[in-house]
Amino acid sequence: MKYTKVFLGLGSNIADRKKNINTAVDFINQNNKIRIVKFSHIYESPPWGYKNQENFYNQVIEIETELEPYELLIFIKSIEKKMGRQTDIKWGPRNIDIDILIFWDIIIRGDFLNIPHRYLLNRCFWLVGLCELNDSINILGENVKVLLERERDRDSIKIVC
Ligand code: PH2
Ligand code: MG
Ligand code: MG
Repeated sequence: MKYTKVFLGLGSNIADRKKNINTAVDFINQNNKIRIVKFSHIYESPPWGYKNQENFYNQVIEIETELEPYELLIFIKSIEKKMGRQTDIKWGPRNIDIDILIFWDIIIRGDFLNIPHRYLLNRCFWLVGLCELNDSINILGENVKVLLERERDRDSIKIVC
């Protein structure tokens, strides 16, 4: 079976942010159609979008998977549900968020799934983690390192662990 390289973004800004991210990674690891290849550091950053909320912890992981994009989406949504994820406010607080950032060279623009992630180019907290894992990644033809160097708010992102 063919394995595809995928980058996932994990985020949390409610309760024990580090523990929430680690729990999600444990759930991902339990799927025998997914191999986790690499982890970025966990980074802390100010909230993007809706400002009146706690800082986020974010981590990017590189995986290889036999799952198709929509199968992977269903799987990560099931983890968010198991972890009691509530979504009230758009871009608002969440105990766990698992996003598909990049799925090899696939581009999907759909109602339920957008790959590369719709806001990836504007979200420095993902670019930092991606660049740490592989600074030659191209996102829609643009190099991740070049994109990151362009971002003014990259200095507000700190390594937690
Ligand atoms: N996720 C959001 C909204 N804003 N800000 C940061 N720093 N990190 C996130 O993961 C994040 C956010 C909604 O998905
Ligand atoms: Mg998100
Ligand atoms: Mg999400």
